[in-house]
Amino acid sequence: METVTLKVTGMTCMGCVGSVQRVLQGMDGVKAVDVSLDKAQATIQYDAAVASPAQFKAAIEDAGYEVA
Ligand SMILES: [Cu+2]
Repeated sequence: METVTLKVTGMTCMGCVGSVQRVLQGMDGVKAVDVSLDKAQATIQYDAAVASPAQFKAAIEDAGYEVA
């Protein structure tokens, strides 16, 4: 299991946090997700054989947020 932390900008409220969390949690290979509004980041625990940070970035951007 791998862990990655991505800087996510554009989140302004807990609704945004929930959206990002939901999108990531719905992805194959994702085990756990922790999204912080304060820190503007998402920490994702995942199976590297199934998922990758590039896919997380694309999914977050599709949801309307930016990944630094
Ligand atoms: Cu919001």
